[in-house]
Amino acid sequence: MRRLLVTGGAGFIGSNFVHHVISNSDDHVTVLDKLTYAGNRSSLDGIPDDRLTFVQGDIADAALVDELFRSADAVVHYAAESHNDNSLHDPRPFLDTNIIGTYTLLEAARRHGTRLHHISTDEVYGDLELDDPDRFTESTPYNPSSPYSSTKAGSDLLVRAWVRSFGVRATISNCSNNYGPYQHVEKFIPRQITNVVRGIRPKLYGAGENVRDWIHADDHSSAVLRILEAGEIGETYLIGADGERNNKEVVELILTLMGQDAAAYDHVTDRAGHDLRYAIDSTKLRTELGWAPRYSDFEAGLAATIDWYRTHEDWWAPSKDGVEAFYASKGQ
Ligand code: NAD
Ligand code: TDX
Repeated sequence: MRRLLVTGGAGFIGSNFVHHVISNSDDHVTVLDKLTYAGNRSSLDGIPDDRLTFVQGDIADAALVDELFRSADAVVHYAAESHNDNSLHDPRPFLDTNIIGTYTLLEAARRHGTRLHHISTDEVYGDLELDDPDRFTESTPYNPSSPYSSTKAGSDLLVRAWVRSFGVRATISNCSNNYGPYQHVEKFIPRQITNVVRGIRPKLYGAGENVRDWIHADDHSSAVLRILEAGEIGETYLIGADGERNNKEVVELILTLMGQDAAAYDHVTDRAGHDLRYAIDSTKLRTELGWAPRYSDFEAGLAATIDWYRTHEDWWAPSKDGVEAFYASKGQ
């Protein structure tokens, strides 16, 4: 039995990973999560007490982090401020958590010699033209656009420096856009699904031609577990499932799957600095570590996600009105 420490384990992707580990290993998991507006303890419901310890706290709290590293065999670091639109409104928490928080974990990993896997995003690479035949690879230069993505890029660079200068045993993964259950309603897909449930028209930024490379959160989790088990220290792995779609197509598909007119959405104010296209080439992960995604059918995965939001209104309803009020104040 391994003792895993998972930061941000009450968030969308972190909680998915915790459930994945509990189902696919006999590891014990300790979650360290601050329970910001984005964290939800109930996303971990159903896990037996003898498999999970939940600690509410901040990854930038050096004393707490040091104590938790003492009894961890490996750490998987998901905790972050994760929403681009929030970072345009108030960047400070992004610096505190994504930069100082990651630094705090790296210093503990250095002191204790702990294996660390750092979760990052494809947004560190900036964006691609719609007709660019190339996709992001592990050697694409960093070129982040937003306060969010620049703090994620900064955290990746800290990890690389701590590997090289201090011998910290770390790996990094950069994944494309995730979808699935338990995603906060501020994000694109859950926002539109819950809008339709509430009788509000979906909101598309600008013309809606921006492309995202969608992957189911379960596939992200299986990739991270594979990297934790077989990844080479110091290496970066891109995670993606060949799921490119533009935002207009996704909104129209949500409306159709929910029995509405596919044109029943509004165009709203575009996001400042809005990245045009992300696309991941995950050849390295697939060939070197033998990983493959399970969800090849985006429409089926989206339909199951819609069902989940329809049947879990108690999970998302407390956040919905506040999120919509925030967007309304921005004309979005
Ligand atoms: P999320 O916003 O749903 O969850 C973040 C979690 O971190 C929350 O539970 C929150 O309470 C916790 N947290 C925030 N600040 C903290 C702090 N200072 N100390 C302890 N806990 C703190 O985010 P998500 O979408 O699940 O993303 C998780 C990770 O995956 C992030 O590092 C993000 O950059 C990365 N990522 C996300 C996507 C995506 O599509 N959502 C894609 C690629 C990478
Ligand atoms: O209401 C909306 N309308 C809209 O058109 C919202 C909320 C978003 N959008 C657009 C903006 C993006 O082009 O949809 C796309 C997806 O938006 P988000 O869900 O905010 O995701 P994105 O900005 O692409 O970032 C996501 O993927 C990479 C995650 O939030 C990040 O944490 C991750 O690093």
